[in-house]
Amino acid sequence: MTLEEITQRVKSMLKPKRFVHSCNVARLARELAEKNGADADKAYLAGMIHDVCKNLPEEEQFTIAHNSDIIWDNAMMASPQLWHAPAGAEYARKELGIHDEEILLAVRYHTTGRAGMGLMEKILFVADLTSDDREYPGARELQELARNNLDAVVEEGLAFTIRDLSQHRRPVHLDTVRAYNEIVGRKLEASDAFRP
Ligand code: DGI
Ligand code: FE
Ligand code: FE
Repeated sequence: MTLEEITQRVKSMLKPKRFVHSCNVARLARELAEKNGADADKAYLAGMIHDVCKNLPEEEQFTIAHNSDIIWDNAMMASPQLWHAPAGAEYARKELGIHDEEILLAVRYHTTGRAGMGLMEKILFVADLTSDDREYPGARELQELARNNLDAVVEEGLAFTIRDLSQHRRPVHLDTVRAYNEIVGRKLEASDAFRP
């Protein structure tokens, strides 16, 4: 499929607002890729498709995700908002003919993050968190920070999500916890306070 065909398919799958979000994420991901020496075209495509399954009925998201490498632990089972990410990667491979592993991994982990995220995964995670349509307080400032320091925004996003989920007594997926621990663990190791 060409980029134009993929874009039309994504548009047909999404509510208008969600399509605008996807276009914003694609554009920002391309800019962040250019700044960080990643493939800008790949980043744009990853942004365009990342939420492609978001507006499907939950049962369909479940079925598509079921065919992926998803592990149905308690947090995954209890959080249907997480299913569109693995479902999206699976859909991209099967229906959009995208086989680039960097793109598929970025889509797969765009919601939870994971320990050992690659550059493309960080770019999509950050572009999704700070796209122009985000309306939480500080969103503009966080987008500005993303232009200078990708890792700082990954860290901020993970900390925010864990705070928000735990405040509402929601389960936190282990991939999110591991991504967070990896980042704070690195900082601890680098500091004098680290005494194993
Ligand atoms: O799809 P978007 O709204 O653009 O952004 P997203 O894919 O990051 O959002 C998915 C939602 O999932 C978000 O509101 C937070 C929620 N969520 C539920 N459980 C978890 C979680 N997010 C993370 N990172 N980890 C969780 O365990
Ligand atoms: Fe999403
Ligand atoms: Fe999104």
